[in-house]
Order: sequence, then C-alpha cells, then structure tokens
Amino acid sequence: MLGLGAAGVAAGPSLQSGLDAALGAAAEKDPTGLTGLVPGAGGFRYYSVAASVPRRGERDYRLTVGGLVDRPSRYRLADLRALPQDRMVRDVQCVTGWRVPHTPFTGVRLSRLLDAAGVRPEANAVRFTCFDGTYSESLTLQQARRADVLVALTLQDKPLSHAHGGPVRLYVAPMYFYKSAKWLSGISLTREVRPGYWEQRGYDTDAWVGRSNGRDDAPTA
Ligand SMILES: Nc1nc2c(c(=O)[nH]1)N[C@H]1C(S)=C(S)[C@@H](COP(=O)(O)O)O[C@H]1N2
Ligand SMILES: [Mo]
Repeated sequence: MLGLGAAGVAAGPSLQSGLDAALGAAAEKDPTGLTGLVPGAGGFRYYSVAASVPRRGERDYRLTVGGLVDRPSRYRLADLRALPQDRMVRDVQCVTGWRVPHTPFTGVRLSRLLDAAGVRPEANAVRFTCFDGTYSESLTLQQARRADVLVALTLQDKPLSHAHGGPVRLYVAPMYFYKSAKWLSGISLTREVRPGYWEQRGYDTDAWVGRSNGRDDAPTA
C-alpha cells in the first residue's frame, strides 16, 4: 500500500490515467491486507480493510457522539435525515492515484453534530470509528469544524450503498479519501489526535490533497 501510495503521489496529472490503470492492476494483487478491492463503476474502487462488514439500515443503524462532550447523543438514520443537508460536488482523490471528478455527496455537516453535543474546552480532536470493527480515522477539532466535512448520507444523489460505506460515512472533501471513513458508527471527542488505521501504517494524519503524503516533494515532470 505504501509502495503504491508513493508511486501515486510521484505522478503528475498527465500521467494519471495510465497510472490509474497500472495501480488498479497492481492493487488487485496487493498483499498488504486490502480486501474486496474491485474496480467500480465510474472510476471508484471499493476499499475495505475488513474481510466482511455487516449491513446496517433503518432499524439497526446508530451513530454515537461521545467522549469529551456535555451531551452524548445517538442518532438513527431518520434523525440524521431530519437535519439540514448540505450538498458538495468535489473531486474524490485516493492517495494511490485514482480520482473521481465532480462527485456529489450530501449529508449533515459534522460541525452541526459537534455543536449539538457540546464540545468541552479540553477537547482538541475527533476520533471516528466504524461498524466494520477495524477502521478508524481522526481529525483535529479545527479540521472537523470545516464546512466541507460531512456525515454523508448520499453519494451521486443516491443513498450510500453498502460498498461505499452506507448507510453513513464520513466525507472529508479537502483530504485524501482515506480520511473519509466508511460505515461510520462512532464520533468521539478526544484531547489529542489519535492516528487512524492507515496513519498507524505511515500515511499523514493531515491528508490535504496535493499537500501531504510526499506530494510536496514530488517531481513536477
Ligand atoms: N471503514 C473503512 N473506511 C475506509 C476504508 C476502509 O478500508 N474501511 N478505506 C479508505 C480508503 S483508502 C479509500 S480510497 C476510500 C474508498 O472508498 P470507496 O470504497 O467508497 O471507493 O474509503 C476510505 N474509508
Ligand atoms: Mo485510498
């Protein structure tokens, strides 16, 4: 994965589509624990580090907001849908090089859920956990409060499919797609950033597109 990442970040935009194909082929044989990796429709690839992920829906999906907050809370799907929805159309960019341009996501701004829970002054970061039982992510509180960070309910104007992390995933628009945790089930306010799954394996915690994971040093050719 890290090897693929390095190859991906070294390529300029003109190399992108050839590289995508090469990386796609290589990634399917990737021995480092990515499973369920299938080239998807419209340029997406489906990633899961967990071998199997349960399905959750209307009846049994819950999102908890806890940790360093005054009002720990729990949302069902209907609760999330009842909140104001934001729509964003941005490019999805995986750090291994593939990209899906102009991709609409809608959902609830994360900052809205944080405000509802009442973030305590000693909290500086947010940790995200997933009902796949394995994946995790993190943001600083400042990053988490950005208007372009969503608790997403739709992708391409359709309910998020199971493969894409449905019914609810995080969508961190300005960062590489590994920050956008699929199958989101927990949001917890913490004192410090706790590095997520891929970050414990070498990726940057501040994953700004074009400004992290070695891109700053990438050759311009
Ligand atoms: N729970 C979970 N979320 C995850 C991942 C994962 O393996 N598990 N992979 C990340 C990575 S590296 C990418 S590129 C995107 C892929 O999203 P997609 O499968 O919808 O294309 O999900 C991110 N979120
Ligand atoms: Mo990724």
